[in-house]
Amino acid sequence: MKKFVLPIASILLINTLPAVAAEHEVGQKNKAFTAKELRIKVGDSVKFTNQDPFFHNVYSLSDLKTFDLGSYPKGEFRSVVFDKAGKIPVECAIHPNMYMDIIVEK
Ligand SMILES: [Cu+2]
Repeated sequence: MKKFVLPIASILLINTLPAVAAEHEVGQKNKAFTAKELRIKVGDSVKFTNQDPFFHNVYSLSDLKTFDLGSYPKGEFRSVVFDKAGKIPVECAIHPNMYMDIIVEK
């Protein structure tokens, strides 16, 4: 019995430490991002999940964070880490009306 005491204490200690980076989730549904604007902190990641029965793409031409996650079908996701503060427009190359802003705060 006694050997269980230490692992439980360790878990409690880890849970009291501040979060280093969070993972946020944005869906792609009905040819739109499920958030028009998302506020995150520097170092956080955003996971883009395709919920439509056709391909979507995710990219940004922002100087702060240029990326292209490619095109992927329903049920798949791609993640990207945002490491600089600022406003980053995110689009889908397949559907020109799909657009959102990621606001990265320090
Ligand atoms: Cu799309």
